[in-house]
Amino acid sequence: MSKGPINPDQIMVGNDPVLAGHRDDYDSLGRHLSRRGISIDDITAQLAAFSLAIPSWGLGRGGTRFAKFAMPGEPTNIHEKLEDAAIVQQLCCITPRVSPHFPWDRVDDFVGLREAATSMGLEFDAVNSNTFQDQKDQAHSYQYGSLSAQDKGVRDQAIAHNIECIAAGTLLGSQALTVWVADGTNFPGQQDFSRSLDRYIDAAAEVYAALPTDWRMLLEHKLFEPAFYSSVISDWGSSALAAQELGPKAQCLVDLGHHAPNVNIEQIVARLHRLGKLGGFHFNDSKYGDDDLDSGSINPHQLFLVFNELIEAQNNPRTGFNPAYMIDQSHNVTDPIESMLSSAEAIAAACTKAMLVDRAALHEAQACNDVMAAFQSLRLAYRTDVTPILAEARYKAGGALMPLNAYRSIEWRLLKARHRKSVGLGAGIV
Ligand SMILES: [Mn+2]
Repeated sequence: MSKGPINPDQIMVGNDPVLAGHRDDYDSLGRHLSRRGISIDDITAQLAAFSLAIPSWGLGRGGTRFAKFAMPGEPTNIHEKLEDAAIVQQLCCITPRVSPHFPWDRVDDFVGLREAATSMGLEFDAVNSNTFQDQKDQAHSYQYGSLSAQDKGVRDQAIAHNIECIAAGTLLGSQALTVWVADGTNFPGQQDFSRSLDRYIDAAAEVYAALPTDWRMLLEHKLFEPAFYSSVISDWGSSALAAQELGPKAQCLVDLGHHAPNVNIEQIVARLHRLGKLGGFHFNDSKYGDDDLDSGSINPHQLFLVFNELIEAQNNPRTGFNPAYMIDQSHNVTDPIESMLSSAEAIAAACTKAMLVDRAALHEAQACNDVMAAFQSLRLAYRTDVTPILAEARYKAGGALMPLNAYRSIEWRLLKARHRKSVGLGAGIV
């Protein structure tokens, strides 16, 4: 039975009125899939093995850059964030891990924090360092970069911060450090492209050397922002090159929103897998140049195509296919718990649809250049409504058949607004 703030009986009581309808839908889809040679129960079981991490920063309303519009009952510290993450996990049963962000999630007692998470059915995923903005009492400024900065003092400070994140993560039970640097330029001529990459790789190598044996270092690329002329780790190519130079424990992390519009991200997935460098994902969506919209809200087909490549990769593992999946979004117009529930469902749907692709038919069509048959093998899977499979997987795990309705029925924010202090009007955290 699921642990967490909600009484599990309450979830079951909420499921009762819609259970008969769900059974009918699941059985109907089961008959349909059976005619396609697919066992619905096998797919449901496969989905049960899939899980995602939630970023601690995505539990607050800090997103979309320009302003923060706080809501009553919003979490104000990592303990309250864990409580909200536990709600998400209890209802959707697919997000059992939280990814902390330092320095914001720093506490005096990391062992106690881990115990608190465990008591709510949660674990910690990759730890995230932050060298994109200055903190109070910091000796050196990151204004002109961090791991790639010209000034050795700045680089050493960034290295030390990353190593401190590893130490915290070790106490939390994490096994990965995600490194995204805001380093880059706003003017042509501001920095030497090659030398700044050299400095980044040299500094990252010092962080790499501090990784425990069973850890990975996930390098996250981003095309632009906050640097608008060039970024040091701007794309998958730069990221793969850096990961190759650093060593086997360094892999690349693909954030869906960190590419130019219309870039073929599914091909990038296949390329990184080919290189043995596919380390993980940050799921979100993007319309123009943003990276914070809810997963699947703009381009669910792209999400499906990404998962199609991931299933191919899983079926043809080269070296250590073990991508870390995480939601990375942050909004300021929705309740973050509702956005997490909605995104978890969208990601699970894309994953499930990719499981439905008739791989034998696809490969056969590819082999004989039957382009339309190849395309249709993807199309057939994509247009299947997998909602009953997602609901069944949740139900079997003790979750809610209709997570959003269940969440609204407990009036969580109203309850929490009585105890949690109100959030200030700080700038949003990207
Ligand atoms: Mn990201």
